[in-house]
Amino acid sequence: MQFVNVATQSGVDFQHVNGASSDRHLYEIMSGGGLFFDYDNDGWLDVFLVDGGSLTNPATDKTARHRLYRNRGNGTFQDVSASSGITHNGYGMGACAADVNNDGWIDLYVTTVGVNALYQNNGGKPASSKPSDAARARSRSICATASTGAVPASGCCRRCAYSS
Ligand SMILES: [Ca+2]
Ligand SMILES: [Ca+2]
Repeated sequence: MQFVNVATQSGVDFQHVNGASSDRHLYEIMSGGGLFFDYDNDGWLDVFLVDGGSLTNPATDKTARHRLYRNRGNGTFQDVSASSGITHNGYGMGACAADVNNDGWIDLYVTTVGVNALYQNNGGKPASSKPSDAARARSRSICATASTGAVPASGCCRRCAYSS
C-alpha cells in the first residue's frame, strides 16, 4: 500500500503553530490534536484541527487558530473556521466531540494549556456555534486531550464520539 499526500488539493491547508522556544516546554511537543466529526449532519465527516500557539511569544501566538473544514462530499474541504465561532483561547492541545446536550448536533470540546472550552453546536450553523460560558472549565494545568463516551440511560445511545 502506498499513500499520496493530497492535503493541498483537498483544501486542508493547515499548518500547526507549536511556538517552539529555547525552553522546550512540554506542551510544545505534545499539541496538535484533531478529529473527524459531522458538525452539520450532512453525512460527511468534517475535520477539526487544534492549533497550539505560544505562551512566550505573543506575536507567534496571534498566528495560531483552530481550523474547521467542512467536507463537501467530493474529496474536497471548505475552510469554515472564520465563520464557525470557534476561537483560539490559548495554546490548544486536543479536542473531542459528542452531543453533550442530546439535541442531535455534535458539540465540540477543546483542551488547552489553561482554559478549556465547550462549543455548543446550534443546528450545524457554524456562525451560531459559540463557547458556552456555563460549560467552560477553568484550569491552570495542561489538559493534553479529552475523550467522550456514551452511557445510555435508557437503552441506546444516539451519537458516536471521537477524540484526538
Ligand atoms: Ca459534515
Ligand atoms: Ca448538541
